[in-house]
Amino acid sequence: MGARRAGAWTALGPLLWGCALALRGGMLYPREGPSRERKDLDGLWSFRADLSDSRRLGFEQQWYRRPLRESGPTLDMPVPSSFNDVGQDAQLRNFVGWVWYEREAVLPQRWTQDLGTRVVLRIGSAHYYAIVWVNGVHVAEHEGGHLPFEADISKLVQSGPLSSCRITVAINNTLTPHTLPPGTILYKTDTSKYPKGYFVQDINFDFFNYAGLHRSVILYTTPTTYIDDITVTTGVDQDTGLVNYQILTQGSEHVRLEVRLLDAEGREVARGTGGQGQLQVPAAHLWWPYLMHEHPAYLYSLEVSMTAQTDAGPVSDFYALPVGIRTVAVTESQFLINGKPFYFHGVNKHEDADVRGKGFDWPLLVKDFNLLRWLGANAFRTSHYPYAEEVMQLCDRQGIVVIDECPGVGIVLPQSFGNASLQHHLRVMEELVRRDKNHPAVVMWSVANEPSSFLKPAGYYLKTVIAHTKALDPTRPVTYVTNSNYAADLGAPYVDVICVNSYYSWYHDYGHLEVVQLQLRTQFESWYRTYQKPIIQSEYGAETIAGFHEDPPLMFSEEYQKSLLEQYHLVLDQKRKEYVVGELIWNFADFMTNQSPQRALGNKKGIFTRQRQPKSAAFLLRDRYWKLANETRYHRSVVKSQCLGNSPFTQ
Ligand code: BDP
Repeated sequence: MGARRAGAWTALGPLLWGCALALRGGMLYPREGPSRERKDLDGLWSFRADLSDSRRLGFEQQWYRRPLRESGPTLDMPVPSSFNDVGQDAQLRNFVGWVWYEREAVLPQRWTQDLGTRVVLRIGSAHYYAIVWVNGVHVAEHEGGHLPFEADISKLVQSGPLSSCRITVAINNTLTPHTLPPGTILYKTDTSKYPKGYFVQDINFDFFNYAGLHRSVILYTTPTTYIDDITVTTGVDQDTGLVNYQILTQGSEHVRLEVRLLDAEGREVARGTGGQGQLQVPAAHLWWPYLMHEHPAYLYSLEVSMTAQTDAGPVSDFYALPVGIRTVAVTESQFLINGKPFYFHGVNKHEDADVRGKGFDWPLLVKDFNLLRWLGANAFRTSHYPYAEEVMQLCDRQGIVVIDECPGVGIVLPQSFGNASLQHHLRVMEELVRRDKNHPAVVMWSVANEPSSFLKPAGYYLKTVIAHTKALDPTRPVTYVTNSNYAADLGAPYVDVICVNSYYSWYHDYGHLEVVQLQLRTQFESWYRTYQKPIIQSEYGAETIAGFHEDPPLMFSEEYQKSLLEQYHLVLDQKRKEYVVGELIWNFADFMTNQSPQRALGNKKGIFTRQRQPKSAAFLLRDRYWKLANETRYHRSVVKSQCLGNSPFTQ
């Protein structure tokens, strides 16, 4: 055990931040405040899939120029939601190509008449490629389905006597070898088997390619001189918390900035001025993960006030950012949060549910978090793409630690390691870091899941993406998740933590639970001997149909899932005393995939069903996670009181 890399991500000053970002502008979450208003456009939108052979009729006929209903028949479509599963139409469920969304938004008078107001349209997620028009005028284009983008539409809505505006969004879900995730369109040209022009979308990842407006569409305002971005990094010196901040403004050179840090009771604990600096918080309350401290997830509020003198007179803006003070570091065998060893006992998730697909849903979010706490899980990985911002906010508030993964999943074809893919991947990492950099819950970036890391071009590709991510954020470790052989993995030298997926006795030696322990032990020992880095078992699991029972255990039964997990746990219990720093079950809940002979209505490796009901393995894992929490606890009394206090059943 050594401390070679200890401290590498702690307390680096704000000067390192942002300098490598090629992106222009910040992506602060829209919050209401004295200088900002917000209008959510959730609800029913008009919708039309372009069913023409070329899929380009909408562009040829310029559907964005007039109300969509004038172009042909439209459907009512809920936002946020995937469009695939809300209808009764197989063609729409499996549709590949352009779909069109449209909604009329009524605007408050001040927004359209006060030229000192900046009106911004923000789309939380449009999967995969989106083009946006307002009143028929092109305002934005964005590639990538899991990160937000914005357009300043002030000029458009302030140019005439308008009281509303028409927002049109065309979305294309086609995946190519250069998208993230990648995919391939296969044209089937044998006319004895397929109709003319027949094609299918092929993908190399194991979840359904749901599409549509998956997260809220929001209109919000700022003054025309405004706080554009805030970057916070934190450190700890003895018991003093250090909060480094960097603030970017737009609209005027002559701004004055004041910052105040308030504690959870609203008392000011530090203040400063200017666009960057360091606040010192004596006797700071640190942000601790759930189950690691009596008072986990402590959040301060960084209140940023801007005043500016402009030609039009004085302007002020205000933004309050939640801040958790904590450090993250990695040694050769440990993952440290606030200098204490942290063991990830958690899950991999998906954004996935009946009917809404990948559409954001508050009840589902709260249910999932209640299940995480019931389980005693302290962490999850955002497999295999960034989740909604509201999810990350809840992690901050509840102390659930996050490995934040980008949509780099299914990168297996040689052509997906070329320069076009690489450039896009770098940009996606910029967008992800820009969005999630201030979340204390995020303790590590994952740049990919199971790329073909043994292929020659993968070495350079992964090295470059990892280096870029570290330059963007020197305060967090970086990894990717591998299923390659340890000796052939070309990216492993560049990661800070080895994340390994394995499916012993499922995809190999199926049915033979007796070989799991030996194979898993060999896996850990080979990786550690080669790289001397901490290891996370980032996936393991078994397909299980809820209600199938077989004893002695047979594959697909609840008993088999339990037994397989138990075999893994025996080895994990040995190796976590050495260098294994986490275990994340595959998967939290059953989820939808493409149809195939290997998948019975989706992937069934959940410990909960898709409807969030427990299989037997959920109880096994619950016992284990609470036992682990008790072993790694800070104070003997902590876990018990948190267990009682936080249990959904006792609140
Ligand atoms: C892993 C993948 C994950 C799959 C899982 C499985 O990372 O996306 O869903 O296999 O096959 O290799 O269940």
